[in-house]
Amino acid sequence: MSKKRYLITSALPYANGPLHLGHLAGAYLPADIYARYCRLKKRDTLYICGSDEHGVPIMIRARSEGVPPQEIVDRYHFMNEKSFRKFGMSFDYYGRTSSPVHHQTSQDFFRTLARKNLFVLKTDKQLYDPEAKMFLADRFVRGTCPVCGYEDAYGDQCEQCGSSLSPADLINPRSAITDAEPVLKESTHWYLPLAKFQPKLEKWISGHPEWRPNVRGQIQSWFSNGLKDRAVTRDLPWGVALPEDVAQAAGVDANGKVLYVWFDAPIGYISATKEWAAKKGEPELWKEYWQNPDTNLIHFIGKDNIVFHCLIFPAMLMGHGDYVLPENVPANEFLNIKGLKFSTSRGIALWVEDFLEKYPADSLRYSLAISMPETRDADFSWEDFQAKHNNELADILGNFVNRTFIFVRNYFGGKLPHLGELDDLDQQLIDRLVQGKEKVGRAIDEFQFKEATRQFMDVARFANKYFNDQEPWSTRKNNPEKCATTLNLCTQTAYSLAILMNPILPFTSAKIWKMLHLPDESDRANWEDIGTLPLEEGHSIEDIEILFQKIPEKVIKAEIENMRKLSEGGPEKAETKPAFLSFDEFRKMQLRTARVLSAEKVKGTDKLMKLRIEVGEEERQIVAGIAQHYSPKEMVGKTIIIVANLQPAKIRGIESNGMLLAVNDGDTLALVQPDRDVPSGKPVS
Ligand code: B3M
Ligand code: ZN
Repeated sequence: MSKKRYLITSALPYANGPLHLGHLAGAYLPADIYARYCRLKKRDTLYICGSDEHGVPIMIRARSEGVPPQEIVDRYHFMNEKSFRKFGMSFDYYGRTSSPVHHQTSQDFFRTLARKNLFVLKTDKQLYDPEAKMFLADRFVRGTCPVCGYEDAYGDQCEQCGSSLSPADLINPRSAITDAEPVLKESTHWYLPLAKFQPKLEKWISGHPEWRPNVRGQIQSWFSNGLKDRAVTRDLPWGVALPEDVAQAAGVDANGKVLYVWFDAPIGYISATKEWAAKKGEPELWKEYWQNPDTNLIHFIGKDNIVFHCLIFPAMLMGHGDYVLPENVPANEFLNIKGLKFSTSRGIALWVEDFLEKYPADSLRYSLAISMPETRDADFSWEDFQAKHNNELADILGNFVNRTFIFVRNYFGGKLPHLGELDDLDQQLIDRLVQGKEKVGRAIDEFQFKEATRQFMDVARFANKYFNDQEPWSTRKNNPEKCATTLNLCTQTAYSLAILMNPILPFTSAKIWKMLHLPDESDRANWEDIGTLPLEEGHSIEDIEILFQKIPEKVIKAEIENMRKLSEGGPEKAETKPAFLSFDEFRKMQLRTARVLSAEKVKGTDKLMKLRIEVGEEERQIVAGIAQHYSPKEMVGKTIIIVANLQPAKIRGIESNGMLLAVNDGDTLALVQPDRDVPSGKPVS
């Protein structure tokens, strides 16, 4: 792609439930790898995502909980944004389609198409629920699929055979709200005449033979069936309102009509870009990305979104006329979880939030990337996750970096030793790094993330073998100069690997960067520096940290067992955490004020501090990870909040009887304290 700018998008997840592993493997991880890589290549890059907050599933959920839809989307918008952050997603902006800018942008878009006379109006009989007194769009109707006979198909799609349907196609339709038999009632809607766009779309797609075969295949089959006109308005109480003026001009009552969710959702990419630009203080900048033909617009999605991103949205963009078209739509297939009868509606899935509480994000990123469902569905299995983590991340990558740094610390005083003359093997290592830069880069540029991940690990494997073959533990005694050169190169290799891995393993990359004591962040490194030897003799290596701790067998066995229970009995039987805490559960946690009597650093650690505290009448000891942010002296006399009934634990052999509350965002840590004087031992609620 030779164009200048990169505008990268990931499908906007519906804000009606938490994220699961399937989401990540489909539209998010590959896009993040791509965006991070583009930034390291110093390309002008903008990565946009956000919540899709309209559509019938959100309304159904709101109804079943008896709350307004806004409450549902608020809940999941923030929850999902947080999960994404934990997973290391590097969005430049995470918007939401309930925002005023989005409503305005979608309505303007709709107006433009209406003004250009691109819509067709049709008055049809639509299914109407006489009990709920509302029209039943899409998912509000269920019934028997006319194609495969599946009895619980949705009004817009059959989950069994994948056919795209319209509510009137269903045999024996029922209302999903009241189960009543719907009646037919007249209603007028705006249709996007896709059939008219087909020749233009075909011509455009034929100019992209480089797209993934599975994506082109799906598009071809839509073409050969002939594109049908699609209604882009709905009779629903939740969504972007149909612009009054447009309705009036057509002599239709706008009341109760909204834009179809798949009309407004992709416009969400544009409105999020606008919001990003405004926040940056350059409100016109969004136009550079959306209207300047020198943009590569790349949509990352799952395969169920292909028709919308490759045909419907492009037809809208063509019709509008002011916008660029996607340069590529590298859609992924699905991720299945081995041994799990996956069903989000029954709460059966591997949730991102739970997963990342137990395992490092980079381990998940790696295992999803190396078996990404690029051209066919892939399986996630716990055994495989453990194997990737233990045998590749820990034994190869982690081992190489850690043994290098420890060797430098133990035998060279933590300072980069002298680089002497290079032998054949030394040269091979450098060549391998340069080669790795090219191979990994090319694979990412071609959206082959599996291949990129494999190539990266091959470089780490080569480096690890280099360490073995050079035997620094013997050359240290019989050829110290060679030993110095070996360790110099190994350290420089760790530097190169940190850049090479950054798109895939950003957290590990940052850790290596820190141990290498480099300024700035590894995210801002330059891809072209891979394979150069920029670290100077004497450069210091600090605070060595083990990169990957192995995951024990019994932990994985427990996960498999838990999943089995989940598949058999649903979430009630298994130990999954519900997204919400009941009040009773909350009350089980005893939060108390406490006063710090004395404090000292725990010897041999950087982070830990031992505190004697007074909790009312009682005195006790706790250990807290605050030593990098507070000195023992400034802690004395402070009133803090503790969880008083936490099970006592030994931390580094020291007894800890409680946990203090603090805000920790990675860079800063701040204690939670009452904002007035209060005695110790008081309950907090
Ligand atoms: N909200 C996502 C889905 O099918 C749908 C994507 C919108 S992208 C504009 O999960
Ligand atoms: Zn079907």
